[in-house]
Amino acid sequence: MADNVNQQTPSNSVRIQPWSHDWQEIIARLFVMTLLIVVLAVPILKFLPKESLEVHSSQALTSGWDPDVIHAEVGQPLHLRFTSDDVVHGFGIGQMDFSPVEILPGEWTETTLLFDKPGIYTYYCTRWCGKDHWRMRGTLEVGETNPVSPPADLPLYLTLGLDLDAPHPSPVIPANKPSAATGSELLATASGFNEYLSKDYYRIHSPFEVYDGLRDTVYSDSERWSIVAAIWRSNTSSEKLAEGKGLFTENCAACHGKNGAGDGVFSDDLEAQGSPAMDDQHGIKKPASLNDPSSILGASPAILQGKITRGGMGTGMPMWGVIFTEDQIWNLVAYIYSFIFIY
Ligand code: HEC
Ligand SMILES: [Cu+2]
Repeated sequence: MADNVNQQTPSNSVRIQPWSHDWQEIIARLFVMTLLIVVLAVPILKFLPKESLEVHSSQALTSGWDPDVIHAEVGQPLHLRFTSDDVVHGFGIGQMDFSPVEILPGEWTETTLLFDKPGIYTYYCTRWCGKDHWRMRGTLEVGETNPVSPPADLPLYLTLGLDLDAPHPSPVIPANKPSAATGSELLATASGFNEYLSKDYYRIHSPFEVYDGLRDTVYSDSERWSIVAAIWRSNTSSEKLAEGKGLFTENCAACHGKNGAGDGVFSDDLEAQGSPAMDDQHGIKKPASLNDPSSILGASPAILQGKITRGGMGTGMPMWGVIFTEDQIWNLVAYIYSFIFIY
């Protein structure tokens, strides 16, 4: 076997030699040409506009988003390249069906956006990067000149003339956490509750007001509270509550605590930033307890929705109206009541 191979090799190489000579020369020429192209092209390319817009992220106490205003045109792809100059951040766009982009320190991540209508969007950080995380917001302007936002309905709290910053204590609180299941059993055998079950009624009344309205009925105190819990539960669904919970865990729990007790990881930082002299009306406050029945039973969904939409205007409670859709905010509101009712 070995002999056969040895014999064949010389005759093969004799035939191939002239060819391989040509190839060597062609390859050498190609190499020189490629080298020339590269040497000439690099300086030229430097003067061509970059295709992707580079976006740097860093914690808001240093600089946040850079740039923090981005322009785009309808129907023209917007290429973005992200990097982080410190910790992990996320790039999310409010009120848009867009899954957030993870941004890692020292690495580049690219994404392409395409807008089908003009408007102003807010981009924000989706990872808890530090206590000023929620300040990481930027504006995305889509449109040629004078971008127009879609006309928004007047928020309910403005229509109703509610003071979002006034305390809303409930004069009475139940002895035990009211159960929606118990309440719906009572409702199933009762009549005359249709008005109470409508969405419009629910949104503008506090649980206490509904409880109070039931005082001339045959029901005991705890039964009245259960009926209130059932009315509140009937205005949401398991899916909506699950969405509310997801949004709350990602966006609110760091301040309000995952059970709404106001004890999130950033609550102490937030309190430390506030000045005691300004604490009663303005200035940074401790995150509100959302699981305190003496306060939440006195708040209508319209009040909570208004506060979440508008924010605290300097209290440390961010403004979420630009980030979430109206449905998402109602689902957050419905979820907040699950801290005080058994659903
Ligand atoms: C950076 C900290 C912070 C984050 C994040 C935050 N909040 Fe708040 N929130 C506060 C503070 C502080 C207050 C109390 C001051 C005020 O009412 O303006 C408050 C108040 C509220 C209130 C008013 C409660 C009442 O009794 O009137 C609601 C409702 C609320 N937050 C919901 C939310 C929801 C929902 C989210 C997430 C989408 C959220 N908050 C995220 C700090 C925060
Ligand atoms: Cu962040």
